[in-house]
Amino acid sequence: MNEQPLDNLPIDEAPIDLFEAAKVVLQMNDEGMYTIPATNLYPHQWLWDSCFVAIGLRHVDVERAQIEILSLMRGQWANGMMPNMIFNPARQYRRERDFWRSWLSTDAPDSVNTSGITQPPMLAEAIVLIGEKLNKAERRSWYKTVFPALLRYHQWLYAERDPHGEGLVLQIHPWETGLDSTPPWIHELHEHQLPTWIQIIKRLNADRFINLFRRDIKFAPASQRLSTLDALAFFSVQRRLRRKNYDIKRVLSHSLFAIEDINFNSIFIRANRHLQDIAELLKIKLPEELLESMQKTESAFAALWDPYSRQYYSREFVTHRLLKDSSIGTLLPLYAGCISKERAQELVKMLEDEHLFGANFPIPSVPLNSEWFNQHAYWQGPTWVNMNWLIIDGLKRYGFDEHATALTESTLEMVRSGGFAEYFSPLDGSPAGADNFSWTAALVIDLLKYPTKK
Ligand code: 2M8
Repeated sequence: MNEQPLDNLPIDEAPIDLFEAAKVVLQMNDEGMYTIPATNLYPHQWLWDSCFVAIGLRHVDVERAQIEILSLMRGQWANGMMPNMIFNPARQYRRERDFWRSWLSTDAPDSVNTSGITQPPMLAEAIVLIGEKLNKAERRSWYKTVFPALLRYHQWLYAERDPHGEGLVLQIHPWETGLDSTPPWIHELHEHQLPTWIQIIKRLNADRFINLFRRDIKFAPASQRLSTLDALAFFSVQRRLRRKNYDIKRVLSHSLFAIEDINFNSIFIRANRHLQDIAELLKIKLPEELLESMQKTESAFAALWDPYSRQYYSREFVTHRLLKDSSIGTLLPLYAGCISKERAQELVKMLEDEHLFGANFPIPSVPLNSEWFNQHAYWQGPTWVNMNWLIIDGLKRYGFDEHATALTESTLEMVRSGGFAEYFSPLDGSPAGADNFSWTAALVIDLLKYPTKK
């Protein structure tokens, strides 16, 4: 990978300012050992946020980037699970810690309180990209430090989330996908998972009388976030997991809400490949069983393709029914890297299509012609910089350099005019959600540093 000097960038004038401004955002959100996603709205440490942050931070301060990853490992459970949240210990956040009660599981760490679910496994990518900023000896020692935790995490994903040994891993809460309100999950929740008490509230239109003490709608317009009914449904799924002390066997034997998410599995495939590279560099032989599972994941992935609509979808775990609400997930196999060049070309066509993902400020999180599309509604329309980063990375590896460059430039342009927002309207680029959002800043740094990566 060639590091390009900043003054060689195709985008002139402003990049250095953008770079410096992004650094300031990361400093603002720096809690010392980890970075919060944004003040007020997100006061804890999140799993994939910290991975994205580390990917940007490595260009500024590689040691601090390493600390960001190591601090995530404080949260790892004894069974290998990496939680999506490690809670801020301040008194004012007691209610959130109590809500999850991670201490109910004997696997949870004693030193920190965490959630009981995970998030897309971006860890291996962050570890490898940090490694690229180190010399050979440092890289070896970095990999050696983090390898055991990374290996345990991937083994946990297979042991607990692929109970039938079929290859794809399942998720049990929409938060595990990272794309909270993404249409296929919300559709599934409403169709099959609303407990009677929520159905009654829905029928009576009584949701407007319910105050959930939500932080998100205190700091962002309610119209952009989950509806009260969706929030109740999320709460009810979470409560079911808590009642089973986050024991996956008990969870799966009592609830059929389990989805093999396309975003999660795409990231997992890339992460498995990184894990293999790390092991190779360390001259460690990965367990045969794990290697077989990894193989199986790549072959099983083909079943997420729907030949009728020519798209990739998430799949319901038990019945293998494809969840055909189109979302940005359909493009994520570009990042996974396990599909043929021809199939990748088909996805690129969707990316170009002005009725689908070819917006003025791409990439919308659902296609523009979807009945779900709403330009400012969280994961149901807006453009997110982390999704763009993942797809840019995939486009480069498939050799779609012009598309990657165009998407890099439109992403930087959007941030340059709208600021480091959490998400943006794909129609006019207007910023929405939290201001000064960490992964937007960190990934802008990375895009500025590696405009022609790979
Ligand atoms: C959002 O998710 C959290 C729960 O994990 C939330 O809604 O409070 C998502 O955008 C997720 O992808 C992200 O990691 C998190 C923090 O930025 O916020």
